[in-house]
Amino acid sequence: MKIESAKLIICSPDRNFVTLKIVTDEGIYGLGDATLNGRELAVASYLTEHVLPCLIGRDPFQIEDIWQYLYRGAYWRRGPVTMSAIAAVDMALWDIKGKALNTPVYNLLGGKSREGVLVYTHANGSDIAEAVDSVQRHAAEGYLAVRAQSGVPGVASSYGVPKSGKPYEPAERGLPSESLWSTEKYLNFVPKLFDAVRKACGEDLHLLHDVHHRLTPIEAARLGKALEPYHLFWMEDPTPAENQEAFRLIREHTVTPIATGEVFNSFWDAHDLIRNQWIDYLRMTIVHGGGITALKKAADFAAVYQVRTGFHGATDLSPVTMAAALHFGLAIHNFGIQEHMPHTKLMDEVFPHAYSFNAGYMYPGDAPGLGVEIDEALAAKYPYQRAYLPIARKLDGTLTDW
Ligand code: KDG
Ligand code: MG
Repeated sequence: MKIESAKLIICSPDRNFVTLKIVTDEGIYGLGDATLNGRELAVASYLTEHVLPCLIGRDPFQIEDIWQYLYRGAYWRRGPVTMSAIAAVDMALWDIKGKALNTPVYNLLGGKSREGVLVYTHANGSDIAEAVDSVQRHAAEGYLAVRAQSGVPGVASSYGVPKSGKPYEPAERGLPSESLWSTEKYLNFVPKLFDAVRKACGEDLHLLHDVHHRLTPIEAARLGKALEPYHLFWMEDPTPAENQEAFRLIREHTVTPIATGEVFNSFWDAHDLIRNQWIDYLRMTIVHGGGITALKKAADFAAVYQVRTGFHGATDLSPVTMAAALHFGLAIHNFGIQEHMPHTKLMDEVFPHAYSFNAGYMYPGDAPGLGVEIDEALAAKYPYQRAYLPIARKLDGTLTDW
């Protein structure tokens, strides 16, 4: 079998997605997600100008060799644009191999290690009462794990809280919006939120919280300690992770489990975090981390240190990445949890898929390959629209981590 052609489908059904379609001379095709929120066209251009011409005529079964060709062969390594482009090719090749062998991708990764993939979803509210209500509603829908975010009194707009009662979706059309942030108000507030959620929801529900890189290590240590009575499943992205050693300080002060890595694009971003056991869950995603091939190596390394996966799964990762993550999560031994922020109805129509949710778990389905299609005619009705993630400033105007 040979790769005959490859093209990109760029569309915006409620939000932007970049999808790679690789077609073989036997008529089998594979899909890969290349979406990098807010920088979509950079990945599209990298693929079109520099990657796709190199794929034509290659054997799509040589997944490892093609991965190395695109990674080592470029000479310039890593970075979210490069690694998202490689990931898109990698996902499409796994999809092709599964279809050619008539088996779901999880079987190519070692087969099922479990029956279903535990997922967590997002709950939020403009204040504690609304957030508690939202957690309870998601628990009633069957979720066994829920991430709780709330508006903070005195802070105009908080991460993870929608403006208008819709599901939270931070990317906005037009230029980046700006929000104001107060660490002091946030730190005093979050323990009250989880006190209320635990009282209302009992001890069994898994609760998670995303700090979204906004604290210094010592502030994160204080938060982790304050949240210990509420035994969170994890505290996510407590501090920016460019300096991996920053997590040592947090770890020394609290037993609240720590998850990080949704913005990582290389195993090397997580290497020290894992080998020093400064984190408990690795949140790298298949789309931004170089694909299934790269993440399998990272997960196997993490397994040695009892670090488990907890992959990013916001709506800016397309249903193709979601499917890839579910096959991956079903197969690997050190799976922890998978984020599930449901896509809109329109997104699901553009990307019909075999995966499903039931009683707290997701299932990739048994379709060959990844089990996701793209309705190209429908996608064409929703052309790309420039959109950005917001930026954040402290109350005095200083630019800070969003
Ligand atoms: O594109 C950025 C979002 O995916 C991110 O803000 C979502 O932090 C996030 C999460 O945990 O889902
Ligand atoms: Mg996050």
